Amino acid sequence: MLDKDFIYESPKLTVEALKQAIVSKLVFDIGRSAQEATTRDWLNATVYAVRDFVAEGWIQTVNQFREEKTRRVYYLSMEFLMGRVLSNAMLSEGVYDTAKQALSELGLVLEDILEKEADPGLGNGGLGRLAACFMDSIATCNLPGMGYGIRYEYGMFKQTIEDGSQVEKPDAWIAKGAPWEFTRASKRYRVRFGGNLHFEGEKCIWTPSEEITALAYDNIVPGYETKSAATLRLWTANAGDIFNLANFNKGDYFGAIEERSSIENVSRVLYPDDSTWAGRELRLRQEYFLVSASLQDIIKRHKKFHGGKIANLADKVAIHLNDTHPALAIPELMHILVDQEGISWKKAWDMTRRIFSYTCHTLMSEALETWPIELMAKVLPRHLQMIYEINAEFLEYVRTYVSADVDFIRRVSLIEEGNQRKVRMGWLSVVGSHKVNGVAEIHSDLMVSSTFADFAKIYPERFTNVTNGVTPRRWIGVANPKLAALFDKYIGTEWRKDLSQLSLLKPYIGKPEIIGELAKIKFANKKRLARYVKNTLDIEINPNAIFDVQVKRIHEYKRQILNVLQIISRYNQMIANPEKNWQSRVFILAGKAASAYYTAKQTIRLINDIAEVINNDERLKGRLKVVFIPNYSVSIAEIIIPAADISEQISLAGTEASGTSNMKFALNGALTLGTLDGANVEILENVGEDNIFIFGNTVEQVEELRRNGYSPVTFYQQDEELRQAVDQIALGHFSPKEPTRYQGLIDSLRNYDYYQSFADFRSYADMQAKVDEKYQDQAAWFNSTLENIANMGFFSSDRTILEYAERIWKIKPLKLEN
Ligand code: AZC
Repeated sequence: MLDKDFIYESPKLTVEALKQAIVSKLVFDIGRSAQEATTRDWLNATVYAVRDFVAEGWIQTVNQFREEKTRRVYYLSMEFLMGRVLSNAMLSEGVYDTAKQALSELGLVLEDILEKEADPGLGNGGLGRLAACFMDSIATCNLPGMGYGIRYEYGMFKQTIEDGSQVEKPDAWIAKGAPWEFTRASKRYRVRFGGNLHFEGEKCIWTPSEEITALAYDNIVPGYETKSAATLRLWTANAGDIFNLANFNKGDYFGAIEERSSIENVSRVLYPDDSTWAGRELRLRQEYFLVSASLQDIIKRHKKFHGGKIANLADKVAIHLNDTHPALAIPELMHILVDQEGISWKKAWDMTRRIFSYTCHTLMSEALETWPIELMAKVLPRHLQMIYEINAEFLEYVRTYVSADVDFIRRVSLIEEGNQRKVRMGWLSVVGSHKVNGVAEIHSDLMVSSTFADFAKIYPERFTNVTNGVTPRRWIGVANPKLAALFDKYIGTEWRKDLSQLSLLKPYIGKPEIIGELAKIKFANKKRLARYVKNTLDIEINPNAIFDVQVKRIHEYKRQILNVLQIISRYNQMIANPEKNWQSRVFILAGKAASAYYTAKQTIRLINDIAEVINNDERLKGRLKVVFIPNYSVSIAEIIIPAADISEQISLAGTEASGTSNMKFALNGALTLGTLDGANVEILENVGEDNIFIFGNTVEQVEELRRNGYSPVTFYQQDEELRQAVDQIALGHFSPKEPTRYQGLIDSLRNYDYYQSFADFRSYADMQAKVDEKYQDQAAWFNSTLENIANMGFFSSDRTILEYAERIWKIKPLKLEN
């Protein structure tokens, strides 16, 4: 793990000095006196004071990278879900307690100030949050790396629940000020679109018809207990026009933006969809905007450090594609090298392939981007031209060395033929990269045997796996300070930088003292969540109940509906046998549905409808509650995850690439209730079957059912409890004012049930009964949670990022100068 030389001496900052710094920032940078300052002013003053510390090490790191001319990685991602910065930065700099004291002496409460910080939602879900964990690990591991993304003016929409249904509201996070960022007025690049091509001899000349300016904003990502800090550079489109918010608010959240898909909207709003794919022009422009500005910046920097030389670019630069979204970087680099730098096609292609690597984050075919040829021809004619050339050469190679089978060639072609011809961005990413990885073992295996099976024949050495991880700084340090303190007490503080040290907890398994402390911490975190639920939803939940949590994007493959069916069936049994000694449960769900995804939105409504009936049924005596927490985000996750007893990871086997909340929950002492899908499989291998509840069909069984003509109605007829729950929904038991509300949803389940919820229902419900049983013995339960935690050390994003660094990017941690 990390070299001991890097250990950072936290600055000898006194409370008095920090107090002065904060007040001075307040007066001179914000222009307010202490008397008139609002909480936001104090927040900004504190941010500026803390930022000064971080900036020092940051500037030093940047200088050192420059002087040493090290090979670097650039992580290109359309999404970065960074979360709030201040508490993480204070912990990284070792000034959290000092700041708390300083603020308290100024008559302020640190927690109130932290609450005011915006939580920029510049991402949808897993992929965006992973990118944020990676930035944290790049900084902490002193790796020479930098992130590039888009500074969306409107991030992920704010979700409110009105009458049980999701309503989307724009989230104007920048409007409140973004005190962490540094505007880089000198970093501006022209990004061009459209126009036409002509040839002068062999040379292709592109004359674009539109131009937009990209401006850079830098965000510092502090490393933990190291001077090193990483840079996340976000681009904004510089156009004068003012966005019509009234239009935006009128209803059709997305349509309103789409109408104005003119170039100045390019950094206006994040596409709020995580898994389906719609070929919209604005999105194509956004992707190119990111790629073009970032590559110009990368190349300018490279030339500056290397005496104007470009020939050694592939020795010094690695560029990573976070899914296919930035895949246009491949033809863009070719365009720069061939058209602008005058390098031969062959040499340029060789460099390109040495530079790029690509992570695939999903197996959902609907998430694989394809762009209609006409659209690409209109927006990026030169790039389309280059893709044709890349394809011609690639197919020639395939024909010569792999297979001349027409069907095979048609399948692997970068161009999908058919009524509408399209460019396949996934295929382009594979062809243009030297490494392609999946995000958990099972996913990487399935990728090779299904989505990319043909390509695995062509380039077998190209495919690999790097299992995801999460940063322990945020997901334990920030989110669960009590648990972090417990670890510090028993095993020292090194686990924050070397999570494998959690295994040092193993000798304490079975020791009542630590088990008791663990139970107390969980209870305190459950009370914290109960207060949050009471304050936001006015629902009382009992912290002595099992907190059973499923929080993630709402999607059919993640099967929130399976959870709902089980909750209803539990409810029915409790009503039928009121005298039984029922284990109290609180089912907590949260997550956003893509704004145009009808079934997902119906699912949210159904959850709220059943919550309404169940929470108000007095016969249950409060022993069963259902809560849907609105506006799931990084900061809300930080409250929910530490409070969970059960982590629901119940996607259909073979559908969830990895999952990362499964790791966060397990690290925070929840036991996983899950299928053999994504990283659950590796969690099982690490924690052992006594500390996890695994149920449901395996990938092979799922496929067999599908092959043999899966019939959900058979399962429905055979299982009385399932049938009763399904019928109740269908007959409007939970929507008495509109009994047919869920008719469509249920018809589709009874007839198709594509994600096989009915097939897994019985084993899921039975496993839930085992959960109740195990929870009866509190000592055994918390012993299991301890054993579970002690075996989770593998799932740190530091381990993940060091694997990328070594096996894919070929970059090394920097030895920092003092
Ligand atoms: C997600 C996967 O759904 C999730 O399983 C994985 O843990 C995460 O990426 C990080 O690798 N994918 C996305 O968020 N989005 C897309 C387009 O795949």
